[in-house]
Amino acid sequence: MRYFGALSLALASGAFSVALLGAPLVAQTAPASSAHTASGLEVSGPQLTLRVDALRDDVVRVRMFPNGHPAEDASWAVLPTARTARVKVTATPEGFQTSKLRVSLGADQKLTVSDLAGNVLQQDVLPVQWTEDGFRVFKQKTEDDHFFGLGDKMGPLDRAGEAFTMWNTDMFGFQESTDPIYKSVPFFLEMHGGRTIGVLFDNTFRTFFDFGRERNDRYVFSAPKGPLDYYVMYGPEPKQVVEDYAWLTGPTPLPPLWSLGFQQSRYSYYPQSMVEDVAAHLRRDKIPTDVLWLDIDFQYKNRPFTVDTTQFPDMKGLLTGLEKNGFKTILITDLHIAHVTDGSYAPYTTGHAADAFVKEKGAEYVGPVWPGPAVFPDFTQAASRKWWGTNFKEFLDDGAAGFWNDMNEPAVFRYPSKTMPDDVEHRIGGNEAQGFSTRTAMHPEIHNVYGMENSRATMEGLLTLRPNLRTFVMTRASYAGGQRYAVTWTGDNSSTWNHLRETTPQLLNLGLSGFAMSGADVGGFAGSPSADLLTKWLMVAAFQPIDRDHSAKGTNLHEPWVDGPEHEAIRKRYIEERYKLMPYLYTTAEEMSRTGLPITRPLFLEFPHATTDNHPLDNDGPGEFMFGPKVLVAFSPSPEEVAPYVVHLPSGLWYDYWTGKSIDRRGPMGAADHEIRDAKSELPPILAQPKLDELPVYVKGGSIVPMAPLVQSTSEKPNGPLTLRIFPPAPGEACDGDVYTDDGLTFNFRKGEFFRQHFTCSVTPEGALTVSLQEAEGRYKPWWTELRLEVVGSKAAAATEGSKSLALESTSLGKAVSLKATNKLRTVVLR
Ligand code: NBV
Repeated sequence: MRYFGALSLALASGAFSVALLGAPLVAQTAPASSAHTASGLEVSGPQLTLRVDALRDDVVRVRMFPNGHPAEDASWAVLPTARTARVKVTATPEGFQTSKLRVSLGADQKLTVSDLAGNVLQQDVLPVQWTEDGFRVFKQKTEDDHFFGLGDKMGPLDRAGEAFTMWNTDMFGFQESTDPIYKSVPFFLEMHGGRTIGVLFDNTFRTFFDFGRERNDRYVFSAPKGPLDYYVMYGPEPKQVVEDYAWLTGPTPLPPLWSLGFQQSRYSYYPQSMVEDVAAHLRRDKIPTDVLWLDIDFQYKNRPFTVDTTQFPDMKGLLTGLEKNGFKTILITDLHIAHVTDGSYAPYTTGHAADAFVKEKGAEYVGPVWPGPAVFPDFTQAASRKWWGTNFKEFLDDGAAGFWNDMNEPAVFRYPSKTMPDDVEHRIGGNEAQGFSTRTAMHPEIHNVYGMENSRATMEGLLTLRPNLRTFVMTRASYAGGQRYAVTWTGDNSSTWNHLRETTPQLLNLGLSGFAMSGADVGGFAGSPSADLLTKWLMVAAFQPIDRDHSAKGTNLHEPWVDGPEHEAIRKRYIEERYKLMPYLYTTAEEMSRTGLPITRPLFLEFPHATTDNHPLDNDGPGEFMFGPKVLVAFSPSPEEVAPYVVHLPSGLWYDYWTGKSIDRRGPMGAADHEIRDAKSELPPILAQPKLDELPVYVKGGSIVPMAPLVQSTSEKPNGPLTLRIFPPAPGEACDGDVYTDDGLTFNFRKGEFFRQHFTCSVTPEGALTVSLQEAEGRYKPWWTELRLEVVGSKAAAATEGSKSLALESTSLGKAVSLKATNKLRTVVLR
C-alpha cells in the first residue's frame, strides 16, 4: 500500500539529490514523487529513486536506482524469506520508524538511521555519487568508529583506517597487507559509543570499502556496476548484529562431529601407502585424529573426479580401511574440468552433453589450470549445479566423507588477471527463488559468487545423494552467505610467525562475517616451519574451529611427530585437550548452527561493555580470543617473542584453565590491564612469560564446561563419565553451562534425536555451591551414563543430593562427585 503525498514538507520539498552520469552534484528541489509505503518510503528525484524497507524492526534495506529502472530484486547472499520479509512501519514527518529504529531523509539530503532515543547509528555525509563509473555511498565516521568483519581480509582485527577491494583472487604467498585475497564478504559491523550496527552491501561486482583511509571523517562503499542495495542491521549489542546477519544470510549449519577433530593434510600424500603410513603413525603415537585429506595428486593427470590408479590402486580399500580405523577422508574436487573431448573423461563428456560449462562468444570457454586446458561449470545455472552434484556419486560410494573445493575464485593460469576474462558468459537459470530471472551475466557480475555457487553445487549434490547425511565441504572462495554451503580456510598462508599471529584476527573476522567454521593451514602452507613455530601453531589451533595441519609440495613434512619426541609430546597434549573439550566444542557448534555466533570470538562479543569508554578493543589483547562463550585463549600478540606480555582479562572472576587457580579481576579495569592512564584499579598486571609448551587459557567464573574422557577419534565412544567442570562464580553472580549431543552425523536431530541439558550454579557468601542440572531435552541417548561434577578450587567437606550424601573425591583442581546420569531436574550441594 502506498501513501503518495503523505510525506511532510521536510521530505516533499526534500532536496534529495544525486550526481548522475558524471554530472556535478545538483541539489534537487522537487522530487518527482515521494511516498510513505507500508514498510518504509520511496522517493524519486529527477534521475534516481530511493527505496527503504523495514524487513524487521531492526533490519532495513536501502536501494537506489535510476528512475523507472529498479534493479532485479534478487540476491545470492540473502535468504529469500528474509529478503521478502516486511514489517509495518509508522510514518513520521522525516521518514518512518519501527519499534527499534528511526529512518529519516533530511532536507539536507542525508539518510539517517537512528535508534529511538535519537542516537545516530548511520548517516550519509554526502549525497550518493552516481556516475558512469558506478556509485559511491558516503557515511559519517568518527574517531571512535570501529569496523569488523569483511571476511578473510588480512590486517588488524579493527578495519578502521584501511581500504579493501572485493575480488576473489588466488593469492599464493599473500602477506599482511595483500588485498584482495580469496573471499568477498561485503558485510561489516560498525561500533561506536557502545552501539553496533551491521551493514551488508549486497553487490557482487568488484566493490570497494574505505573505512577512513581516504578521509578520517567518513567511510565509503562503492561499486562500478550492479545494484545499490544494502541492509542495515541494528544491535545495539554486537552479538545481536551477528545474529541478525545469520537471519539474513543463514547460519553455518551443524557440521558432522568428526570435522571438529584434528585433521592431517598435505599437498599431497601419495602413493596410497604413504596415506596408510601417516594414518598408522598417528594411531601408533596416539595422536587423536579424525580426518585425512587427499590433495590433487591422487587424481589421474590432475583431472577432477578421477583416481590415478598407479598411485592409488585401491581407493575404496583405502577409504574403507581408514574408516575402520576411525579416519574420515576428504578428497579434493576442483571445479576445472579437463577439456578432454575424445569421450574418455566422463565429467567432460557428460558436462558437455548437459551444456553445463560457461561460454565465451558462444563457445565453451577453455582456460589452463592444473589439468591443462579446462572448462568451467556454469554454477549459476541450477541445471549445471545438478549435473556437478552427480559427479560425487562414486567417491561417496567408495567412502569419501567430505570434499574440498579449491581454486574456485576461479583461478586460471597464465592470464595476468589470474582468472577468466570479463567476456565469459554465465547463464543464470533456475534461481527464481533467489529472485533471479533467466538471463546471461558477464563474468564481472558473477566472479565473486562463483566459488560460493561451486560449493553450493557440491553441497546440494551431496544432499541429493545422501539426503540424511550432514555435508562437509570446504571452499576457498566464497561470498556473503556462503557459510550455508561450506566451511572455509584462509588459503595459501606461509610458515612464518607473522602468519601464525595473523590467524587470530583473520579467523575472528571470518567468524563475525558468517564463516563461523574456518581454519588456517596449521604450520603454514608455503615454506617450512621451524620446530617451535609448528609446535606453537598446533597448540593454538587446538582452540580454533577447524584444526587442519596442511603444507605445500616441496616443503618439509609437518606432521606432529616430525621434530622429535619433545615437540611431539607438546603437540599431542594440546590436540588431546581439544578432544577432552569436544562436548564443549560441539555444544558451541550447535549454538552456532542456530544463532550464527562463531566458535572463536573476539572478546567484545562476550563482554561488549567491559570498558567504561565502550571501546571494543581496550579489552582484547591483540592475540586473545574466546573459544566459545566461556574459554579465553590468551595467545601472545607476538608469538615469536620471548619477553613477557600482558594478558587482558575483562573485569570479573577468572580461573586459569590449566591449574584451576582463581584470578580475581573484579572492579573497574585499569592501567594494569590496558596500559591506559585513567586507572581506578590497583590490580597488578597479569604477565604471561612465553614458554614453548605453555598457552595461557582462562575460564570465566560462573562457567560449567562439559568435557569427555580422551578418545583417539570422535568415532570412538568415550569410556567414562561426562565431566562437568565447574568454575564457580563470585557469590551472587550467575553461573551456567550446557551440553548438547546427537549422533554427530545425520539430520535426525531435527526430528528430536538430540540431547540437551542446561546447568546452573550459585555460591553463597559462606562458600556453599549449589549445582542444578535441569531437565534434559530431546530423545537421543548420550554416550555417558555417569556424570562427574568437578568443582574447581573447591574445599568442600561434604556433598549432598537432597537427603542423600555423595562421596567427595579430591582432584588436582578441587573436588569432584560422581552421579548416575538422568534426564531429570536435580540439585547437588557442596559445602
Ligand atoms: O591443490 C593443491 C593446492 C592446495 O594444497 C592448497 O591448499 C590450495 O590453496 N592448491 C591451492 C593449488 C596449488 C597451490 C600452489
